[in-house]
Amino acid sequence: MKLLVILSLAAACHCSTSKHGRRFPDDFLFGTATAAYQVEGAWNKDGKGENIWDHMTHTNPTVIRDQSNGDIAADSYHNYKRDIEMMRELGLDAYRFSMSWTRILPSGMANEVNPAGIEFYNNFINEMLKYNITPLVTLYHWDMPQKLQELGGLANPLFTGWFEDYARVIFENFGDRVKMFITFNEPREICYQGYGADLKAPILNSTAVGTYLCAKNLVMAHARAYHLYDKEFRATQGGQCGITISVNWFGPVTDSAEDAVAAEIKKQGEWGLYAHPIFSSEGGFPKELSQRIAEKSAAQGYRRSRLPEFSEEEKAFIRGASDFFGVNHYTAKLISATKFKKPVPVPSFLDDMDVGEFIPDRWMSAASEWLKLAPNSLYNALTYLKEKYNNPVFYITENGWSTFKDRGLHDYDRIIYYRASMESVLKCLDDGVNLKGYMAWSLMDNFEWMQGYVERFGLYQVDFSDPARTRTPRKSAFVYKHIVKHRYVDYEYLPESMTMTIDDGH
Ligand code: GBH
Repeated sequence: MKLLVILSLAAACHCSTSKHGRRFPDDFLFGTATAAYQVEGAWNKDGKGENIWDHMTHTNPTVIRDQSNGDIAADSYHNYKRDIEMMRELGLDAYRFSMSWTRILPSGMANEVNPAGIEFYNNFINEMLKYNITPLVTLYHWDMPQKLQELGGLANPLFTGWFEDYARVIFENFGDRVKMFITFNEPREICYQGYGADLKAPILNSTAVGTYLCAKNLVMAHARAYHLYDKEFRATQGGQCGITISVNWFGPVTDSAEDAVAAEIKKQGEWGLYAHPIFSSEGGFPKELSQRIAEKSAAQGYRRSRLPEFSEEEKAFIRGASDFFGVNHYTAKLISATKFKKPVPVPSFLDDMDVGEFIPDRWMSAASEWLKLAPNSLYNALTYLKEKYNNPVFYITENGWSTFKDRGLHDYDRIIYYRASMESVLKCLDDGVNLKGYMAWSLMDNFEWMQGYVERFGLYQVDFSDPARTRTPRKSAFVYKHIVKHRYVDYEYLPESMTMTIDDGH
């Protein structure tokens, strides 16, 4: 009887085991990810228009830790063939990158298309396809056209139309070859950090309403692009359109009932605001959070909630409007209802959630102050999402580890982090999470937003003092390559030499 149970469990598990333990399915998509502003450079070449990161770093350079910018970055605009060579060295199935809106539409609006921008991405995509590397294209990874920002950007409800027009240009030009589109990267970072705080461009710091106005318009813009794809492109192009949300894990710090409530509110604020309208069966913003913001708004003398409502029609339009759930996952925090609170502005999104955050000392630290190796965090996040949203198709669209710029090539902590993530991925697959792929952040060192070039996330190091922006593989690159190739995690493996080769089939 016992044996039968074990046998049937083994049959139900869609992973196979070997002497090396569990394996990743052959069709599991392994890749790496980057974003246009962080790697491309060529900020004003060949007709590209200005975006909010060009504008902010040029007019307000001291907001960046080392006062740097993405004017040249890793110069992928000129080095894209080398980037693809690196993908081949790693044996990647896929590569996630973003398109620069103003490289394609210099003023942001679709009346004027820049042919050089279209040509650049055509060359890039075609070169990738030559080597069987599947492109995953992000439409918006934080580089709002400056002209549209001057009209309010994501705070203007008309943004939803501008975004739909931009999406149409992308689908029309690239959808014959690109089958995976991601509308937005990380709504929380766009809306809270950019509009509700001063942590990302456009550093609006509109604490009371910024996050919420942006959230509503962003989710609506996503849904418009999705429906456009669904109605006008899917039949002929046969691809998928989804969104990527940052889902870090927020567990309660104790098992008290109030800490459980606090952790739930934190989840609703950090990712539910964006995921719930799209992936829940009821639609709209998360209930408890909405209620709390409405109550606080009333007590603060507002005539209406600072969180805008969706109409029933809007709710229905947005609900289910995604072919997959892209998850960017990095770390975790433990949440308390009463302890570890820091002073926050009132009124604000942070005050609305009103929770404390705790990070245990024993969690290994990356160079980024917020980034810790939190045990099982990826597993916890994905299994939670699976239950909450009825197990949609998931892709991990980012996951990675930072080291300081002087670290060099021997990044053992990054190797530990990636192996821990791989364990979580395998456990998710065992548990039936509908997870189809994993993109490591990042293929190479790049402009780490407010941290400039101080913090490095690359599997490949980039020499930013060298005009050629030479790329060199780190130890972690060899380890990731080994995982991708063999489809299991070999804890004994380290490269014997640091010479990279391109293996057969790539
Ligand atoms: C991703 O954002 C980005 O998509 C990518 O462009 C970036 O380079 C990469 O990660 C590495 O940072 O909650 O107060 O602790 C990651 C988003 C950034 C979200 C840091 C949480 C911590 C602020 N994360 N942020 S806090």
